[in-house]
Amino acid sequence: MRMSGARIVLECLKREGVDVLFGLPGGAVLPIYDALYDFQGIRHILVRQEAAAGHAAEGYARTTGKVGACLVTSGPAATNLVTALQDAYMDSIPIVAFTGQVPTHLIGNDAFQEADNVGITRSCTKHNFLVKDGKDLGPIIREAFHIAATGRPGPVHVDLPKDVLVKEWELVWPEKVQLRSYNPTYDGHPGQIKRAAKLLVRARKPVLYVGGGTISSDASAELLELAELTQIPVTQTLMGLGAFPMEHPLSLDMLGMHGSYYANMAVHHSDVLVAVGARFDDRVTGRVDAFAPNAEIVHIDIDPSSISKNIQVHVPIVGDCRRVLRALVDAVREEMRNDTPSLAHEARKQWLAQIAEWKARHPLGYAWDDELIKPQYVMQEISNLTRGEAMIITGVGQHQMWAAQYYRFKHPRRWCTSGGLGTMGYGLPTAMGVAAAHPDRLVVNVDGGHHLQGAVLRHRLRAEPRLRQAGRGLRLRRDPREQAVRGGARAGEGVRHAGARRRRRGGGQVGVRVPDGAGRRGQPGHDPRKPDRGREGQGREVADGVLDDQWWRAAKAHDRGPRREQVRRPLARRRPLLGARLQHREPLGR
Ligand SMILES: Cc1cc2nc3c(=O)[nH]c(=O)nc-3n(C[C@H](O)[C@H](O)[C@H](O)COP(=O)(O)OP(=O)(O)OC[C@H]3O[C@@H](n4cnc5c(N)ncnc54)[C@H](O)[C@@H]3O)c2cc1C
Ligand SMILES: Cc1ncc(C[n+]2csc(CCOP(=O)(O)OP(=O)(O)O)c2C)c(N)n1
Repeated sequence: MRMSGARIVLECLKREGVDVLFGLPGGAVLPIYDALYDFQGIRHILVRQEAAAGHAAEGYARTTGKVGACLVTSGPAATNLVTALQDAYMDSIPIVAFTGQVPTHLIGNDAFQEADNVGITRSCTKHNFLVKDGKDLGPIIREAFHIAATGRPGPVHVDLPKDVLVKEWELVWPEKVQLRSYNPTYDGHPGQIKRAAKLLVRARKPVLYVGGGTISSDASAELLELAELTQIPVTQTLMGLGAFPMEHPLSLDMLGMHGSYYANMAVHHSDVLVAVGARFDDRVTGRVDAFAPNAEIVHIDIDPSSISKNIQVHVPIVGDCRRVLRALVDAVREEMRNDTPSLAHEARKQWLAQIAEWKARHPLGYAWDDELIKPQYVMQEISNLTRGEAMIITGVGQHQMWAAQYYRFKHPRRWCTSGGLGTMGYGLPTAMGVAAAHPDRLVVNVDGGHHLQGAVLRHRLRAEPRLRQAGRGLRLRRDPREQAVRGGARAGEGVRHAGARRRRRGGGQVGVRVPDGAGRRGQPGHDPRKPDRGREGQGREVADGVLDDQWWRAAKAHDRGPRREQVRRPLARRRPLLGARLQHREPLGR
């Protein structure tokens, strides 16, 4: 069937299951916007800066498990998008980003709004393509979605010259994608899984350290089964929050620089550490030569280049977390049937008792203030009022850490934060993407202020979380808005904002109102079962300062065992970008 390249793009997106496209129009991609005007089945959401399109696609992808899609024009739009691509790359989020490009005959001529898009995005995408021939549109888009979603997920970029979009072509749609140079491993090596099972059963002080890969692979059920079967405590990275319910007695909450005292102590003193879809980031390890100095380390990761990149591991298992955990549970059961060393059993009881003591002596806490409403308290209240069920999105900064520490996460895929790149301005557009994917869910964007102000102005979006008196709960208010699509000679629909009058009155600020005194210690409404809100000196927040002097010194004092050698990362250990990184021109299957 012949149709314009622009229409082929939309047909392919629909076949890939895209129902929402985040974008901002411009000359080079107007043919797609024109085709979108009467195209059924894809909803377009207009953003006000291109990075926001990428972040919105990230939010959509992280919370649905599907690939997010965004579309921006050439030159400055593509360069604006780069921050979001790098953000998705660092956090392993699957998105496909389309950019416009000048017509093929002008490429390399310094044409108006030309940029070397594939050159620029080479280092911040898992793969990228320049489509020079319309018959390649279908195969390339198919490959782009396949690469983004499989193996270690990540962003893929497709550059679309305007003439390719305007001309008519035959739609080519390969039923299967087969890439010779790209075959991720999903099943772990049985021998290594057996070794890991033996270690787990005999360990005296084991800890499970779980990260974002557990979320990407939807492995929470398998993780819970393994933890309960073996009674091994679980700590989560910033990117792994939600993989394991925080209210579970085996939960150690978050670890690392801003993590809990008990998680960091448990990891430091562990004798077997099992990393599940986590990448030993420096916010977690601190000084690598003093990280978990006495532990034998098992590392489950789908990306072989992640293994022994920062920390030398003893039992590497390359594979998908979910499949490997499933196999590990079976192997542990088998091992337990054969032999449960009673010494390890006794030691394990003491280990859990030691952790309980650390938890009791050093819970997360903050100094209570009768005058000021502390942000930590606000997060606790949001957590209580939403019962850990809301979708929580953050900006970057101190509020991000408070959200991570004080929200009691129960479920996977309900938390979006910029972990690896730490991109301020991520919160609001990502929350938009999440809201577009889950219109019936409560979406809360917790933000600091810096970039939020700009984003609120740009998006003219009004987000007003309010804490209300008992019974009313927390509400996120958002103006319903319609998206403008301006295509070719067609007049745009314009963007309408209900509530504009209220916005003029209120200025659109974000505010949290806490009923006077409600829930405070000694006041009506105070619930003594809630976590202690920290009398002065009681509890401690394990933040940079504390880690640097007290916790860190204690950890070092303990560290009498052999030092872990810092792994110097040779270039070859860096994430392989699809082998030879066939950037563009030809779809990979050829
Ligand atoms: C201000 C600030 C402070 C921070 N402080 C902390 C802190 O105190 N503690 C903390 O933990 N983080 C902190 N971070 C976040 C930190 O920078 C890292 O982003 C985070 O620690 C990485 O999490 P992760 O190890 O789970 O890896 P991710 O980045 O989530 O990577 C996932 C890993 O899993 C693998 N993987 C992906 N899919 C699969 C699959 N299907 N099967 C198997 N493996 C898979 C990937 O190859 C990768 O190795 C902070 C960030 C900011 C901005
Ligand atoms: C795009 C970008 N610019 C700068 C920074 C460095 N940075 C990290 S946190 C921060 C301050 C954040 O302030 P705010 O948004 O008010 O949040 P708070 O820390 O006060 O909660 C800055 C400037 C960043 N992470 N991202």
